[in-house]
Amino acid sequence: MAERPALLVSRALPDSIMAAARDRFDLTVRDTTQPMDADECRAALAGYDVVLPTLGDAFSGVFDGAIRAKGLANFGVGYNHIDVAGARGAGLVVTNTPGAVTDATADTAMTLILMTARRAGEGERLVRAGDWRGWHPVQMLGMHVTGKTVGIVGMGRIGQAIAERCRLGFGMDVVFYNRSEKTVEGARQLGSVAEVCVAADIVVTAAAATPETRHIIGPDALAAMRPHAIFVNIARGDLVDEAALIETLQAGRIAGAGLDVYEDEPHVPAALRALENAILLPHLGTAALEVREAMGRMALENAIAIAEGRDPPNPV
Ligand code: 8YV
Repeated sequence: MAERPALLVSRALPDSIMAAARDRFDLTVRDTTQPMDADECRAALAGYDVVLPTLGDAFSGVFDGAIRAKGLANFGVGYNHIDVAGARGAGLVVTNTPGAVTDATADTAMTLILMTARRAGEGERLVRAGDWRGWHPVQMLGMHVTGKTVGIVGMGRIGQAIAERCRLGFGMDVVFYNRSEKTVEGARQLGSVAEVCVAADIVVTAAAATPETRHIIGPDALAAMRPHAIFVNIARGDLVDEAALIETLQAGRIAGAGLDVYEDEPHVPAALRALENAILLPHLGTAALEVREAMGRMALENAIAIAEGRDPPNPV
């Protein structure tokens, strides 16, 4: 049998994907759930034909040494942990897994919208602490989301899936900011992030993390939001000036925030953790077995194409 190409999977994926990978590759899986540091990335580029990175693996500033790899088949749609220009410069192809993550990530946005608007974290803590003294008519009143206006920053696949859920499921008006012009059914494009923040009761970030979108939600955008409004981020922590968000929440200048992602994961500032009006999830965006399997299948298809020297289905 011809020698099979060597694949490094940076962190174990669901069993069915590992089995499929073993069928096609000489497979190595790192024995840790921690992301790869720069030295490991360099060694992987020198030692394997294809690398399948996951969130946070430090593929930046590592393309200057010996390189055997033909490509990076990223698991996930977001690839801000990879210096794509550097990889290309070294002759590597980079791919991702769009489509597979869309619905699950939009569902996580809805989870955060509802939990934040209806103060579910606070309520859960109250019950668990044994402090609930019983129902009364004005207890823990939150924001009714039906019929409100959602403002989406970044109207790609995930932004559109959130818009659809908000519009069809909750009768919301949808406004959005997107770098390029876009026509989206039932949604109105506005000229700036600040305009979206002024108009919306619920602001959701769903843009890719790039140098241009870094801190796209900063002091100005937060100041433009109204006091009853809530902010939700399911994209990447880099989009938000976390210190400014904490200050805004502490001062009660917005009603709450629902976050699945953070600037320096897995570090979540103590000041944020102390806030009753923040819902904090551990990057659960796509955390469902069938979704991770779909992402894994897609990443593997890309890896196989890279190994065979074919154009992969999902180049970035
Ligand atoms: C993934 C994500 O779990 O697809 C993405 O960009 O943020 C997550 O849902 C993660 O990236 C896997 O590497």
